[in-house]
Amino acid sequence: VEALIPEHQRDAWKKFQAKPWVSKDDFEKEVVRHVETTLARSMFNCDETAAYAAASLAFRDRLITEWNRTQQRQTFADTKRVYYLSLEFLMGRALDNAMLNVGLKNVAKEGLSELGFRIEDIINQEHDAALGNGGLGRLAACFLDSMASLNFPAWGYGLRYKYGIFKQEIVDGYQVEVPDYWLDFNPWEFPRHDIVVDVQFYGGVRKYQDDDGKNVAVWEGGEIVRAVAYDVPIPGFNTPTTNNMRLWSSKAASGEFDFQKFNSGDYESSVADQQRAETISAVLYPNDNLDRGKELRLKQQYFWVAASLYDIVRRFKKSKRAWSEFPDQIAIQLNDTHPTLAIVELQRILIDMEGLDWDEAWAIVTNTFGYTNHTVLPEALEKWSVPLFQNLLPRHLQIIYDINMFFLQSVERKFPGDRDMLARVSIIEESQPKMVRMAFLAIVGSHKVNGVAELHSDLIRTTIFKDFVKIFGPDKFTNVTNGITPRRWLHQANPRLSELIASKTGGLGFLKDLNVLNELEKFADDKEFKKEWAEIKYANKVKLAKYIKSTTGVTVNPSALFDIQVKRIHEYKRQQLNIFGVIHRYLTIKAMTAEERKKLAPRVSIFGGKAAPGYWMAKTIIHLINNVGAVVNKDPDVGDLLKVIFLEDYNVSKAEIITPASDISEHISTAGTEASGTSNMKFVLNGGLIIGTCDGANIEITREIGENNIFLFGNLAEDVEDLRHTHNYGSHTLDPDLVKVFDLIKSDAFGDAGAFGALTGSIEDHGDYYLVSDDFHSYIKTQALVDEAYKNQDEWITKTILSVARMGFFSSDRCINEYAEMIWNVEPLPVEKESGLGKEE
Ligand code: 7GP
Repeated sequence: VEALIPEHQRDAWKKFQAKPWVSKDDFEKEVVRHVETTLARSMFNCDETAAYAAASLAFRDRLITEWNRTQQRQTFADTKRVYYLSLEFLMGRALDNAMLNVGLKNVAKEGLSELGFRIEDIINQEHDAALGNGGLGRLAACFLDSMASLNFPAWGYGLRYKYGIFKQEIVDGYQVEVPDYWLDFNPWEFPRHDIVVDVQFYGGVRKYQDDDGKNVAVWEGGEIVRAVAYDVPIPGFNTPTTNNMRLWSSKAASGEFDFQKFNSGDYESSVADQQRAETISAVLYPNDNLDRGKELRLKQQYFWVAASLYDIVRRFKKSKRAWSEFPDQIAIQLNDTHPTLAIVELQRILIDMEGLDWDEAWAIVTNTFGYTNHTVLPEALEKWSVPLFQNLLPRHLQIIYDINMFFLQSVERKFPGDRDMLARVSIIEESQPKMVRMAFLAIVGSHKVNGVAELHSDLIRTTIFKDFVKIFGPDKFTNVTNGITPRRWLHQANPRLSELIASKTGGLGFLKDLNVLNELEKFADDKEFKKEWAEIKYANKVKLAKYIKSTTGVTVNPSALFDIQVKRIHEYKRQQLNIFGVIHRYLTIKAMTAEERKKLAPRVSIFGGKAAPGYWMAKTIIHLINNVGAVVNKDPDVGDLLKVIFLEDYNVSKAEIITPASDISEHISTAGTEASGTSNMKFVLNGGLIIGTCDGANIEITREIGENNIFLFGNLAEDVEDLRHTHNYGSHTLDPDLVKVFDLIKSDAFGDAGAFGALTGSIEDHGDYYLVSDDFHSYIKTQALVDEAYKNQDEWITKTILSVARMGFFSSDRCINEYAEMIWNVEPLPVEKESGLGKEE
């Protein structure tokens, strides 16, 4: 590598190289230094915010020292790297994670205490980094943690949104969205004002033949927006490897507003260009599993993809290797279709800028990319209108047409005369207007396509992508079942459970090899162990009960069965099934005698999750949950037997409190609709059981933990199509218990029933697309089994221990190793432990 500092002067650099601090005294010294110099405060005005800032800066300094070393090591080693392109990274808080991953939390705890602070209070100061909607974004965050922990040379590339997912407030039972301005203090990022990429939009294409008769295309005109890199260090657990997440922020290419206009008094338009540029990275689109086709969204996608590829190609070119070696050095994973333009952009760079032949370039492109699909829902599959594309990215549209032409020619050769097939698989949909089908483009431009759980991967092979399996053969399509990082979702979220497990399995090794949890099986009938296990669950429930009290004012009994459904609100996830079940329970309680009531297991039904701002039905579901809560929670006939809670503003840091406190959690999507789900894994890993449908990863969880340890119900994916057909063309009678629930709603028991007409109507009159009525009976019956099972606490606890013991498979480390082997063909880069890592157990 080139160095700017001449040989002679390097000794001084080596002598004074930053050394990561390790001891408590050094930590305190750093905190005080940051308070007094970086923050310009003192012990007389250092509040918790300032202490959080200083502690974070102390950890950031440490991380960046390791970050530098990691980057140097990876550059020297010159091995293959992974780039994970995701429009969403739902990171949550960084300080606690950094402390735990570098093994210095206890050091920090003591240090902070000596300086007059409680570590929990300091951790709670941090604003979540919420640059994502739900599962897809959180998966990307878990993957970064695993890639660093396993020492893979891997970077994440994303957008630095100024506003993350909105903050949800509940006002009179309705969701209200408030902007999430999270950047007024963010110590975890490093602006790299020297790393900028100018990105072009609009304009036109000029084509001509050069002197050698070669066709040349020049994309010219239009406008330029500048991408500025912000780097966020990603520490691995118990390893010096500290990877990078690079987020791009947009600004005007000129960097300044138009002074001419400003001087002539036209203040508003003088800043307009600047604002237009900054708009690109201003807000995260708040839709989960829904595509809206807005131009600004396409702009975000291209802006991010163009900047990232420029960066990747620049790094590759420094190595002076032949282009043909590009896929040996670089694997790029597309997190859903959002970054699919990267395929087109790399082809454009190779043919237009670097002068490669089409075929040579295309072989490089397809060997570089892998595509992960996260949904089969038709409304979530991205399509862009051709006219919009033509206007914004004229050269890319031409290249897409060429990709499609070569692709369709190959299909024609394989299936001569099958015109229907050509129309079905064309990247261009012949609609009015024509549309670019991004998933098809992603498949054609990648060497591997994967789904995120077995059922889901089977479904994409047999339904939405079945023609492509015929065309490319079955080997191109594979499965990588999702996983979660046990560092955040066990060790950080549930420290006492982690400690208990460590004490029985010989330390924290299970956090690096989650299959070690298997050793817990032998404690499943151990009285002493079960007692401790149950105490921890109870303590976690007490903590959540306190949180519920402080945020909603409702008192809940921590001995009651905590039944939790937290995830984005969506009809396919069926929170409506849950709340209808709650109303059914309410009716049942009301009809009971006092004697009968005594036998019932008290329950707290807890909901949380955001609705996309434009998703009316989802908002109606939130409204109903809140109104049911308002009635049930103050009904003296019910008392502690049933409480209904809606937790406002569900996010990653709240999930860390909620997840360890479940007895049962609900994963009840219509079979075949939830690609995987990942919170199901988190809840089981924390000693909760689940009630769920045969969908997504529930099926594999059942296989791992055993069917005695899970409450499955409902119709199977294979029957869904027929049922829908019967609803629409046969007879459709509703479940009688569900009718009673609807009657109660219609009696205005939960406020004006008019507000819920669309919700009940979608089931009664509009085909019940999500099979709520079909599954209702089975759901209610299964909930009754849950009640019964919970009464036998001894058996229940055994079930939860066995389940945790068998969850090793769902570590995102397993998942990343599968990607590395099957898709990326990359190896970890071994590290010597020369660094100043903490050695906490
Ligand atoms: C989600 C899936 O709904 C969820 O089942 C899965 O666990 C998660 O991805 C991670 O694979 N999909 C999305 O969040 C999403 O928006 C459309 O997909 C792009």
